[in-house]
Amino acid sequence: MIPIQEITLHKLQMKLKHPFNTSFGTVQNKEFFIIEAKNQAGDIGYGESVAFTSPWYTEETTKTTEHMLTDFLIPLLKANPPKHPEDVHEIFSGIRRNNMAKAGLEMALWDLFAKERRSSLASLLGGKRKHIDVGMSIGMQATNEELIQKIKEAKEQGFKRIKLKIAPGNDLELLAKVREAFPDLPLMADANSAYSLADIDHLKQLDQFNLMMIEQPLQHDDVVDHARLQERIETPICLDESIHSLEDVKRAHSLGSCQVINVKAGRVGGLTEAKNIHDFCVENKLDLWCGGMLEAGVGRAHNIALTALTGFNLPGDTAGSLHYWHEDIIKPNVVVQDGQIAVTEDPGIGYTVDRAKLEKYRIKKERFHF
Ligand code: OSB
Ligand code: MG
Repeated sequence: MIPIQEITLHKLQMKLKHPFNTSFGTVQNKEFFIIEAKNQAGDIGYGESVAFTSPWYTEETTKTTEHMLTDFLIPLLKANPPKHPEDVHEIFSGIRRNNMAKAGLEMALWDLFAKERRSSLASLLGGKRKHIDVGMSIGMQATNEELIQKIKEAKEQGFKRIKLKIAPGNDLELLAKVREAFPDLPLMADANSAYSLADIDHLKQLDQFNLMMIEQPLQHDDVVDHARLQERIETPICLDESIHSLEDVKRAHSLGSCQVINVKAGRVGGLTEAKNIHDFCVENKLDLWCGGMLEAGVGRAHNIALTALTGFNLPGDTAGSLHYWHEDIIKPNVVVQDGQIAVTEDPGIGYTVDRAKLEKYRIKKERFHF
């Protein structure tokens, strides 16, 4: 790897077109970092941090991301220049968790390294797909009618599966209505940890809806109770919040806690660990797909590159740029056509950061010289 010259943190504030509602809260105003890594040859790589401003998805926030990057991760990188982006996971391993902060920086280095080699990030990671299948995640709506309308639109746009958000009191009746309207739709539900093991009999009733899976029904840090639940329900369990590392996947697999893994590079500390999890899932025949964190274009582009790996055998949550944003910070926009996104062969993430847009949404900039 060509030596790094400087790292720049661009703190951005962007407002989603519509609030996104889940069992744990609502996201509309996003504050996050675009992390820029420049080498001595002048190539630039970009990463995006995915923590929200409040810690209800995981413990990380935009502020903890900044603290970790400036006080620990950037100094560690300065002291330990990586030869390959795969080294970064190890360089950061002395710092507990804070995976989203680690991932934002690690992903900038993957993009940079791919650009140094004039290779697309997708092919550098070992991705072979030219197109990826995508589904849509629809947040909770005020009424069932609005939800059904949203599903109809997503279906018409060709999305390959629909994910709904559920919570106690907003689940069985809603799913019955949706199934009635769309009997054959590839459908799944995400609870974002809204239930407990005491709800087993209630959750058992999900089996009647022929769901592809139920995502993270129980505690955010649990793999034991999910195994108990999986013994009792037919619907495959998918783990999201519980998975922070390959070790977590191994434990979940050995306990029988799930049949499907949702990988988010941010949640597992970067692309290297995401790839390790991918390889394990292929070897052990676990279904796998790439989740989303309502990313702007840089994060979205990384998700596309990762999903080009063929072990991602189910449609992910990567929608097009303009689904969430009035305008994106990359050129061109991410576009979904017939439920697919084309994997670019251009160097690195294959999308250009629109510097004028970056500045328009930027509320803070910090530069670190190496
Ligand atoms: O649980 O996958 C989740 C959004 C924010 C936080 C957590 C989740 C989600 C989504 C939407 O479901 C994913 C996306 O479309 O980016
Ligand atoms: Mg989820």
